[in-house]
Amino acid sequence: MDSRNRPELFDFHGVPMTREYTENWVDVQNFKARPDDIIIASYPKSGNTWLSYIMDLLYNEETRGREKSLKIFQRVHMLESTFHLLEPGTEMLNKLLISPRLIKTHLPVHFLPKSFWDQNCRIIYVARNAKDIVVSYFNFERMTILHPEPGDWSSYLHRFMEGKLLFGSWYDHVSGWWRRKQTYPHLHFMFYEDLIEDTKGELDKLCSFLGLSPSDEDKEEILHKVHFDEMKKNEVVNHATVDTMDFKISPFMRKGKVGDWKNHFTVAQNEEFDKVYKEKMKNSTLCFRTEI
Ligand code: PPS
Repeated sequence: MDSRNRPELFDFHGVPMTREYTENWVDVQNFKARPDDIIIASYPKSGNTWLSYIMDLLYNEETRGREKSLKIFQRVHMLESTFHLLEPGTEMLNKLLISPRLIKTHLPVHFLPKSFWDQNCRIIYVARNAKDIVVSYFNFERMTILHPEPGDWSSYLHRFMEGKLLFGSWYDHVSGWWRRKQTYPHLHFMFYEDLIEDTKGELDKLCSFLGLSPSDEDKEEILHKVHFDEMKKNEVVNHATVDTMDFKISPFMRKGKVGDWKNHFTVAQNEEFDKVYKEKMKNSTLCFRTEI
């Protein structure tokens, strides 16, 4: 594991961010989108890697034959990333010759570069219920030195409720993207819980949004490859070789379930969380399932 210090959060235009996702901000904001770019957006820990792999299999499976060793973050580049020793996401994307470019982002909707809207790019947003997010995010931040130190579970839960984690408030993130969906027709909004419950049905809806019609055989193959158990043992997506993550603390492909929060929340924490949730989401029409 890499021995660098963990980054500090700071206020970035009203959103808690770190250097790793803001250092290249001028290039991010001036990024020139191509009309066929496809954005895969989400709050952290919502299933972005799952969607990214599905998208990579849909678009690049044939050409990837020669490049089997490419990891998911080399297949779907993260727009805002400026990681130590790696080229910034914008530079890697500018060099990409493939079409469409698949682009990952965790940015809140108002941070997405203007060019993507001007070019009417297609966007897939995947959302996951807040309780499972906070558990997944806590375990992730314990194991990766690329994020700030999470501290103990109880204080972490409170910081989540206050919107003080990296990439800001989950409540604002999901509500902001959901509002945008009401006026922007090229945004396909998906839920992690639906993907778990009916992966095939969600794949069909996704293909219909993208205008793709893979054969039944290809779809079966994709469904097999993107099953949690398969992805967990696949080095393309499981992050097992990433030296900034300590799998002895927690694996990247951790549980992949809806409702794992029940193993972490006390009754009192759940009551407080529900109260805060009701208040924060009172103006949103978004509905999440915390169990299926
Ligand atoms: S990141 O680092 O923010 O991009 O993380 P992200 O990929 O968005 O989310 C990671 C969580 O998604 C789970 N995951 C899956 N669940 C079910 N099936 C499949 N195939 C799958 N792939 C990824 C992953 O396990 C993380 O959730 P938790 O709850 O921690 O297990």
